[in-house]
Amino acid sequence: FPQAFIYDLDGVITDTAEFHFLAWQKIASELDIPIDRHFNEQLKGVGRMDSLNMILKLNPALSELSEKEKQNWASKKNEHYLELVETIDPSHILPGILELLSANKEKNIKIALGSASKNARHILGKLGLTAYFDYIVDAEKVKKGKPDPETFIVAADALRLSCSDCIGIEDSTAGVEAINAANMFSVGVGDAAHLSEADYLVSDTSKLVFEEIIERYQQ
Ligand code: B16
Ligand code: MG
Repeated sequence: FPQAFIYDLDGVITDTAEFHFLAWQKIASELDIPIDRHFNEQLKGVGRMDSLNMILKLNPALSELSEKEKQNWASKKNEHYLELVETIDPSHILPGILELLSANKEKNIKIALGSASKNARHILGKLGLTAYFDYIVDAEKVKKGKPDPETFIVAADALRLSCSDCIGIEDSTAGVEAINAANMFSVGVGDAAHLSEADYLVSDTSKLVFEEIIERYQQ
């Protein structure tokens, strides 16, 4: 039986993935770089600076931006993101998530967050979910972001569990890669085109059913 569920935040617990996209799209258009949802799949789960660098690569003329200029663009993106998330409240918890968290609690399964976001605690607070979490891994706690496994390994270590006893849930290609590299059972939420490496794939969070996840984990 698994001992812990480790949840990604953006795109799994709440749809902040959309707000990240809108904020990046605004910054990118100011930089004269058009980005679309297809490109955005690569940014999901990837930290703020790494995301900016991936966007800048699309325009070779901008490869010479100084560190300071990059910091400025990254802060601008975050300011816009924070404006967009201002309206978030518990009604923004994605379908099926409260049921899954409750099932974890009922079965005494530990709950952790594995997010690349510096805003993770802020968002969890706005959703009213902080009390569910035994441990929170955010951007401050890791050196190497997803797809490196560090985010998920730090969570398992903090809970004093072996990775094979943990289940990770992710909506991003980089995140599923990170869970797999940590030797955890990976649950992907979304499209098979981006998440074909997941051990178990569901199309959206409403399909995250505790018993079904356990059954697949035990197979
Ligand atoms: P911030 P997750 C990730 O969160 C997002 O998926 C990604 O789009 C974002 O760039 C990253 O957090 C950093 O977020 O700018 O708030 O520090 O999916 O790992 O929960
Ligand atoms: Mg995500």
